Amino acid sequence: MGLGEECALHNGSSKRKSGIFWKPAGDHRLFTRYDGNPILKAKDWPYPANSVFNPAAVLVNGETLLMVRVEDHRGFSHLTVARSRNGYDDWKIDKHPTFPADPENYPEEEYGIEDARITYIEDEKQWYIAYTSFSSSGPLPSLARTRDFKDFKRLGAVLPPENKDAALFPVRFNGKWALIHRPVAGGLTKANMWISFSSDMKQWGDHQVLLYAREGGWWDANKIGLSPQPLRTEKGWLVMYHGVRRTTSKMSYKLGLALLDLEDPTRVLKRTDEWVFGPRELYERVGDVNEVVFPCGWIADGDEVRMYYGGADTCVALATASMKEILDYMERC
Ligand code: BMA
Repeated sequence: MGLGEECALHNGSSKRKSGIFWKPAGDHRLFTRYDGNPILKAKDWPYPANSVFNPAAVLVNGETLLMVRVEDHRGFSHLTVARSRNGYDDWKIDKHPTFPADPENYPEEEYGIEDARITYIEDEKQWYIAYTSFSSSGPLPSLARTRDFKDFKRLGAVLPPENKDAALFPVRFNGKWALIHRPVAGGLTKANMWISFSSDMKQWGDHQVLLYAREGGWWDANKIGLSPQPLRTEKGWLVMYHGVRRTTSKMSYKLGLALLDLEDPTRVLKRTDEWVFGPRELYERVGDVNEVVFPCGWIADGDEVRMYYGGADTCVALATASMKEILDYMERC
């Protein structure tokens, strides 16, 4: 049986009969967990931390750089950089929080900052970090930029709460920057992924739904959100998103893929019917929040895709895939 023989051809906005043409694709074989998982734990940290998880990931001068969400013993998060030559082991962790919350100057960061996604903007030779500020009115997306992951310049909050899971594309479309994000309308249990545009990265508009959460029994029914930053491939922008499914006993976070048009990222070309990765190992199933795999970064290094994810809101883990296999899989969708 091949991987993913049948996938949805739509963005989930229209009703369809489920199951008619569906053939099982096997047990999420696109991604292979690294034997040395989890790669980072709170006890590895050079200063006291409750948990380390949901890392952003980018290649900086050939070195893998993770911006790890670190939760302190108040329950507030900040971001700290860990670097490795090979992306697998021998991590060098900054001795102090690299990017702490700054609630004095940015009140929206009152309860900390979480879940960074990093995008390199070639035009500016700078890294842009989209992260979640945890304000007293709820979570919202903020942006900051850096050239060296030592000095950071905040752009501040870019969209109002409740909203999270934001990441920038590395290029402009018709002169405008594009941001994926995930607003939640007051009291609703349903949340879709949106895309918005801006000419200065500060004022965002032209808001539209990018991907709808499905309904009913689907693994990605009700609530979805972007996971790592969009990756440019020859077939389109590769997007990985999480779906949250609530059952009687638990909530479960799983991951699926979509492909967006290279010229017009509002056009969804492909979307997987099945999840491609979900909680299976103990470090993904049991932790501060059970049943969670949550990547905020991935790196395409030749054909190898390395996905860095949080396990159960407690540790950092790694899974790898072949880009060719991912794109072949998407092609069959
Ligand atoms: C989501 C995000 C993630 C977290 C996940 C599971 O809403 O806040 O940071 O890993 O919940 O708790």
